[in-house]
Amino acid sequence: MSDYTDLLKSKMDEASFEKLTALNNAKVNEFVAYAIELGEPDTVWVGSDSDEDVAYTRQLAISNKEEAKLNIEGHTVHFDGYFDQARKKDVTKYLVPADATLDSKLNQVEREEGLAEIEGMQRGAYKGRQMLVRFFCLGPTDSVFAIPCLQITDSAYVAHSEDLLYRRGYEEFKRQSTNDHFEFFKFRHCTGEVDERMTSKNYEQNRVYMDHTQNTVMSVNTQYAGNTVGLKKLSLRLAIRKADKEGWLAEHMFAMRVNGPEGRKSYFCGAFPSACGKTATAMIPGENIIGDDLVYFRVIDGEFRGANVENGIFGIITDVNSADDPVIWDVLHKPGEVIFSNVLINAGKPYWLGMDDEIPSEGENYCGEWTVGMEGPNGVVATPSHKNARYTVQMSDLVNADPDWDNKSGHPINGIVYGGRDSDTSVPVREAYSWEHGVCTMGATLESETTAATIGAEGVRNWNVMSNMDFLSMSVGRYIANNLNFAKDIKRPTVFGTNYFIKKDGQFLNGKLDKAVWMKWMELRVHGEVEAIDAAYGRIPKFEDLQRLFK
Ligand code: GTP
Ligand code: SPV
Ligand code: MN
Repeated sequence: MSDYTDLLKSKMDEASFEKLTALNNAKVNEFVAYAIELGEPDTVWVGSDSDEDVAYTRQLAISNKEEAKLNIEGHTVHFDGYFDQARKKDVTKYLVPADATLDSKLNQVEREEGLAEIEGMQRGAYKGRQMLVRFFCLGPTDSVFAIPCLQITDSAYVAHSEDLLYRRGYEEFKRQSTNDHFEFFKFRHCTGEVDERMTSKNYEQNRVYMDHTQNTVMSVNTQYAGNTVGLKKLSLRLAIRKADKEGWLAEHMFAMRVNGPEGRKSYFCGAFPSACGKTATAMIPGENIIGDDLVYFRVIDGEFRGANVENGIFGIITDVNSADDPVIWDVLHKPGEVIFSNVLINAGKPYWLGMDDEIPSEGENYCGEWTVGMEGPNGVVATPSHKNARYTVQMSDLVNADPDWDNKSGHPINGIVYGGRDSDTSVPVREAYSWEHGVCTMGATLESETTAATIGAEGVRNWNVMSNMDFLSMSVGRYIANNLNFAKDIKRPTVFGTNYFIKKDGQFLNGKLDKAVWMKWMELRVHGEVEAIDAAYGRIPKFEDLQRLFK
C-alpha cells in the first residue's frame, strides 16, 4: 500500500481515498494504481454502495453526454458508434501463455504480445478524463454464488449500466477480503478517443482481451455493453474457468418460475444463443422471471440449484410490443430508471422496430441525425432503430419478477431447456431420455443461426455448444464433460429441447406466445402429470394435451 499512497492521493479527493483504503486490500490498490499509471487520468473517483454514489454515476453519464434525458422521468438514451452495435468476436481474444493453448475453437493470442498490444492502446487513454472505480457483485451478495468484481472505466454509461444490472459489491469486498483465498474479477475499460457524439472513434482498434491468468479483462475503443460491461459476458468467460476449478457451472441461461396447477412452483433455466428468446421466455405472461441471461449452478444441500447472476436485464427492444410483451412495454412507458440504447429518438420519445407506434421518418439514432432511406457510412440503408437496440432495467421494476428471485441459495431447478434458431430441423418441443441424452443431443450439439447480437452476417448456421460457444474459455470437451458430470449423485433436472424458429415457405410456424404452452407442458412433465410420445430422438407431447393447453 505504502508504495501507492502518493500516487493514489495525487489523483483522488479525501473521500475517494478513504473509500479505497477502507477496503484495506493490496490487490485492489495495485489494480487501481496500475490503471492510473497506464491510463493517466486527470482525476479518479471511487464509488461505494451508497445511494449517493450510484446517483453520482447516473448524473455523470448525463452531464458528460454519454446519455441524454428523455421525456419520461428516469429514462435516458445512450448511443454506441455506428460500427459498435454488437459484440465483436474477431477482436475478442484470450491471452494465453506461450507454452499453453485453450482450444483450437477459441480466439487466442500469445499473452505477452496481446498485453503489449492492448496496453499500448490503453496508454494515456484516460487523459483529460475521470477514471471511475466501482465495486459490484456477481450472484446474490453474502452467498456461496457471490463473486466480487472491480470495474475501472472512464465511461459513466458503463458504470451506470452496472448499477442497474448488478448487485452492489463494495460491502462484499469487505466481507470476503478477510478470507485466505479471496479472489475477485477485475475489468479495465477505456472508451478511447471520442467523436462529437461521445462514441468511440477508433472502432477499428476495438479490442476485448481476457487475461485469465490474472482474472482480468481489458477492453478499449468500444462502448457497446457486450464489449465493455465487465460483469456481463467478460465475466462469464472468467466464471467458466473458476467454475471448472471449483466444481460448479456458469451458463448463458434465463431462469424462471413456471406456475403449475394449484399454485405449484417449478423452476426452469434455459440456454438459447444471443437474440434467440431467453428474455422472451423468462417474460412469458403469467409466469415469473428470475433472470434472463446468466445463471450459476451449484449443488447445495444435495439439491441442484441455480441463481441469477444479475440484478437487471439488458434486453433486446426489437419487436417489444404491448400484445406480446405487456410487462416490459409497461416498464418502458412509465417513470423509472431505463437506459435505451441505439433506438430512434424524436422529440424526446424512443421508437424501435416492431413496436406498436408508427415510427417517424426522422430523428436521432445510431447514425446521428437520421432520415428515412438514409445510408450509413458503409453504404447500407440505415434502419430507424438498430436491430440489436436494447433497454437496461432493474429486476425491482419488473412486476412479474419472482418475489424470491434474489434468494441467496438460488432455486431448485426442475428443468433445463436448450434451443436455437433452427428454421428446418428440430421440433418445437421435446424431452430428453436422460441428463446425458439431453446434454449431448440438445445442449452440446446445438446449432443456431447467427443474429444481430454479434457483428457479421446474420442467419449463418453455427455450432453453439450450450449457447455458450462465444464465452467458452477452455477446451470444449472439458466444458461438456463438466456439464455431464455435474451433480452426478443427486436428482438432476429434466432436459428439454425447444425450437421457436421453425419455418415453412419463409414464414415462422409458431406465434411468439406459443412458448407459453411448451413451458406449461414441461412443467407437467417434470411432475409426471402428462404422458408423452416416444419420437426416437426424444419424447414429444400428445396432440390432446397440446390442444387442452392451447385452450
Ligand atoms: P440476448 O440478450 O442477446 O442473450 O438474447 P435473448 O436470448 O434474451 O433474446 P430475446 O428473448 O431478447 O429475443 C430476441 C429476438 O427474438 C427478439 O427480436 C424477439 O422478437 C425474437 N423472438 C423471441 N421469441 C420468439 C419467438 O417465439 N418467435 C419468433 N419468431 N421470434 C422470437
Ligand atoms: C448477448 O449478446 O448474448 C447479450 C448481450 O446478452 S451482450 O452480451 O451484452 O452483448
Ligand atoms: Mn446473452
